[in-house]
Amino acid sequence: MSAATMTLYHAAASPFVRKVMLVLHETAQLERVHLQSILVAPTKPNLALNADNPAGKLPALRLADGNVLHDSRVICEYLDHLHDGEPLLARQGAARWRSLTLASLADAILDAAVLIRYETFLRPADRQWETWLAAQQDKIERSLTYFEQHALSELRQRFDMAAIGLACALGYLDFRQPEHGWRERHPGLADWYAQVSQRPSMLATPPTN
Ligand SMILES: N[C@@H](CCC(=O)N[C@@H](CS)C(=O)NCC(=O)O)C(=O)O
Repeated sequence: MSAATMTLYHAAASPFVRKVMLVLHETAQLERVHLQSILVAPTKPNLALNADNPAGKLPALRLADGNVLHDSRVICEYLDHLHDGEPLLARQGAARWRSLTLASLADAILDAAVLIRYETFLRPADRQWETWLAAQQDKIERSLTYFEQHALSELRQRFDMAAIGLACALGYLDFRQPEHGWRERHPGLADWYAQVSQRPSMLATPPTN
C-alpha cells in the first residue's frame, strides 16, 4: 500500500519539476509523494492546477492537510526539512546565502530556457522576436560562464540544492537545444555534468515529452 500523503503536479518535460524529483530521490522520500501528471503551457492552462496555484505553473505540491505549496524553490526547501540527512540547502550563515544565490542563478537559466521554448514552440514563427530570443540566450551564456569561472569547486563538493538546479538546467538545454554547444565553451561544467549525470537520481528523471 502506498504511503504517499502528498501529491505533486508533475510533467516529465519540466525542469522545475525535475528539481523536486531530484530532491525526492536524493533524500529518499519518493514514497511520500503521489505524482499527478498534467500537461500545461501558458496557452494551455490546466483548471485543477489553476485552482491550486493561481500562477498556473508547475510544480505545485498538495500536502496531506490540503494546503498547496508552489514554486520549485519553496517545495524543495519544504522537502529538505522533512528528512534526517544533511540538508541540501544550508540552514544558516554565509553558506545559505551563497547556496540560495547559486540556486537562483540556475533557476535564471531555466527561466530563460523555458521562455525560449515558449517563444519558439508556441508563438507563430512570423511573430517571433529574434532580439528578445538572443537576449535570453545571453542570460544563459553569462550564467554558465559564472558557474564555470566562480562555482566549479563548490559544485564538485556536494550535489546540493544549487548543484541540483544547475544539473536540471544543463539537462534541459540538452533536451530543448541539443545544438546549444555549451560543453565546448564550458569544459569544466561539461566534466562536472558528465559525472553527476550518472547519479541514480539523474538517470531516473530524464526529461521526456
Ligand atoms: N519559478 C517557478 C517556475 C515554474 C515554471 O515556469 N513552470 C513551467 C513549466 S516548466 C510552467 O508551469 N509553465 C506554465 C505557464 O507558465 O503558464 C518555479 O520555480 O516553480
